[in-house]
Formats: sequence, C-alpha cells, structure tokens
Amino acid sequence: MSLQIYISGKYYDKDDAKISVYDHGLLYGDGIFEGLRSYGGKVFRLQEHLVRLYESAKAIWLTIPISIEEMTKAVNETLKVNNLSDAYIRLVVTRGAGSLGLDPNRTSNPQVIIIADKITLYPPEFYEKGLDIITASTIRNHPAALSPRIKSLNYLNNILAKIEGLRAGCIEALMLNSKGEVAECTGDNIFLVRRKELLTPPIDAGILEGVTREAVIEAARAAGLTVREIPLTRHDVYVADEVFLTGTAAEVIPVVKIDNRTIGNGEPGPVTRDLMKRFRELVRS
Ligand code: PXG
Repeated sequence: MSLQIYISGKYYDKDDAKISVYDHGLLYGDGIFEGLRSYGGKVFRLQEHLVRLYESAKAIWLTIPISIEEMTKAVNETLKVNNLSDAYIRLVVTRGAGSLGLDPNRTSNPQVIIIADKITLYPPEFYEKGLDIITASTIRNHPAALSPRIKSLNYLNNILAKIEGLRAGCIEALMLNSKGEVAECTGDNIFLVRRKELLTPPIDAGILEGVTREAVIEAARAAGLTVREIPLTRHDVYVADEVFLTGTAAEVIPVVKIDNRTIGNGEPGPVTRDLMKRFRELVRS
C-alpha cells in the first residue's frame, strides 16, 4: 500500500494527494506548517507543536477548521494508518482555494494536510565530528515585517540563507537579525557553551521558539547547568567553548567551525555530548 496522506479528513494515496493550484498556500505562501517527529510510535511534544501551530494560525488570521483535540487525533491516526513508528510528520494548513488576488476573504475552506513519512537523518559523522557552518549575508526576517515566531509557508528567507550555506559546502547557515545579533540557523536554533554556562538568543532576537530548544533548556537546567537567554554577537560565537544546534530534524548537533574559525578545540565538547545523550534519552522515554 502506498503512503496515505491526510487532506482535510480523508486519506489519499501519495500520488493522488493533491491541492488546488488556486490555493493561496501555493499562490502566496499563505499558510502555516509544523515539522514533528515520532519515536517508537509516540509524537515528541505533540501538544507543544500544536499550540505553536494554532498560535501561528491566530497570528495570520487563519481559522483552522478542526479543534486541537481533533488535530491530535488526526496526527496519531495518520501515523497508525501508515504503520509508522519512527517518522517525520509534516503538518500544513493552507488558506484554501480562492480567486487570484491577495485578499484572503476570497478564499474558502482552509486545507489541513498531514504527511507522515520515513525520517531521513543527517549522516552520523556530522554528530561525531560536528558541523562546519557559515554566517549567511541574508538576515533573518525583521519581526515587524513577518515574525519568525510564525512558522509560515513563506520560508524563502531561510531558503536563501540555506542556499548560501550549501554553496559554501555547509548544510546549515547562521542567520543574524537586523541589529547584527545572532538569531538562529535556517531550520535550527543555536546554543553556545561558555564557562560552563549555556547561552542562547532570546525569543525577541527574532527567532522561532523551537520545541527542541525548550526541551534542551529544560534538560540542561535539570542537569544543573545555568541557561541564559541573552542577546549574542558573532564575537560570542567565535570565542565560545562549544556550539550546538537544536531542531526537530537535527535533534542536538555539534558545530565545530563557523566562518572558517575553529570553535573550542575543534571537536564536539563535553557539555554538547552530554546534552545529546540526555536528549536521546528524553525522546525515548
Ligand atoms: N528555527 C527555524 C527557523 C526552524 O524552522 C527551528 C528553529 C527548530 O524548531 P523545532 O521546534 O523543530 O525545535 C526550526 C524548525 C523541515 C523542518 O521539514 C523544519 C523545521 C523542523 C522540522 C522540519 O524543513 N524547522
């Protein structure tokens, strides 16, 4: 049986899962999404992801046609229908099909799409040796233009930075905000370790409030580490003892080089390794 895709209450074979070319999600990137993961059949922090989804919807004046409880059921059911236990889940809510023109009042029926597929992981050597990344010249969206807290279908800001990274041979790229402060990577949040303290940019640096970021902050505090959410500069990154990234896809991944500068001694550090281990235990618990 081919992969079953959920679209607004019905399941379709992967090849038959289709959305109108008049959907404003396609025409204007007018919609929102979430990327989730399940481990052993259980979706990690499903409620947190769904709260963020419904808040993103509210921020763009989009009413999701089903309740958060119905969405919870639909996500779990999509996993079951596809017999998946360790999976990547992509949830998309579009504004729906309408006439041409920006006006969302001319659309009807927002579409809810749930794709549950096999997860493709980064090669293990990235976790063992650490990533080499660059700072992109593309700055993160200004929060007053399009808040990075909204996980919208407008991901071109991140894609442009990702292309800069890829063209430099890196799978991730660091993005700064309009003040020149460190914001986040294209699909991951960033943490520094400095003198046994964990430092990460605050939400008002213009970043996505990552679910993995929150889980790592909790795990670090439970392990007795001090965690501070403070504005950071590239200087802070370059002189850090350790750097790592967090995200649903990457989990916790060390960074050992940024802009051709070696971080710490050039190897994943002890705090990063410990948090990688704690995170793996957390998602399996
Ligand atoms: N910053 C940005 C800009 C992101 O898009 C994160 C940080 C990490 O957030 P979470 O909640 O995942 O810890 C993200 C997450 C995909 C995909 O398919 C993208 C993300 C997550 C999962 C899948 O591109 N972005």
